[in-house]
Amino acid sequence: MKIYGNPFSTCTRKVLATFAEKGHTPDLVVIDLAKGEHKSPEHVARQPFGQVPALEEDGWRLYESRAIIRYLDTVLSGPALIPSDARGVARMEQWISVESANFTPGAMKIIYQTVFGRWRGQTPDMDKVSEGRAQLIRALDVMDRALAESEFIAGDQYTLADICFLPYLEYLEAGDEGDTLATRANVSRWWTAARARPAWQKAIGK
Ligand SMILES: N[C@@H](CCC(=O)N[C@@H](CS)C(=O)NCC(=O)O)C(=O)O
Repeated sequence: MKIYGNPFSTCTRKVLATFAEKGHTPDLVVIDLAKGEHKSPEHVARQPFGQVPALEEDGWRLYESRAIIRYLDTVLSGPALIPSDARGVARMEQWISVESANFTPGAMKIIYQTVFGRWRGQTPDMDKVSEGRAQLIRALDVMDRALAESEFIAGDQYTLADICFLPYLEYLEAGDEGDTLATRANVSRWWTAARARPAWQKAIGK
């Protein structure tokens, strides 16, 4: 099984963290986004939107990071990252949807300005940062209330839902948004524990 991705990409990091939690090392083929390798015909054949990550196994291809991590949890040995009961699965799916629909759009508005833009030597557009923060805070407040009731985002088990949030939290922290996280006590407790997990540290190359 090969993963075509980039170690700095948020969506690739979800996949790398899943491999690490399961105790496996991925066969990562690095796609250089700066060189536009993700738009090459070879890569577009794997991922028709010209994005990373993409999985290839015995000629079978799969794209979309959240679909890939569900597949990995099913086929790889190691600790289960999907609950075994119907309500647990539904709760995990609820939070993965919140991550993609409510949390990530605001988070990425901030990250594009304060992290990726800075890497390119650009000055952050603070209006866009404020717009992103307003969206992000709505999601974080909902998460904070849920995390007052449980250790992990979807309950008492560490699941794919937790993993889905981590790449964005990592870049928010790096992009000076640490206070937005730290002032939400339950989010802060959860994020502090999650980022210290050896699997996450491995996923980010530490
Ligand atoms: N929904 C896709 C999103 C993939 C995505 O946005 N990947 C980014 C890197 S994290 C990318 O390839 N960006 C380059 C581009 O869109 O041209 C997934 O979850 O896999």
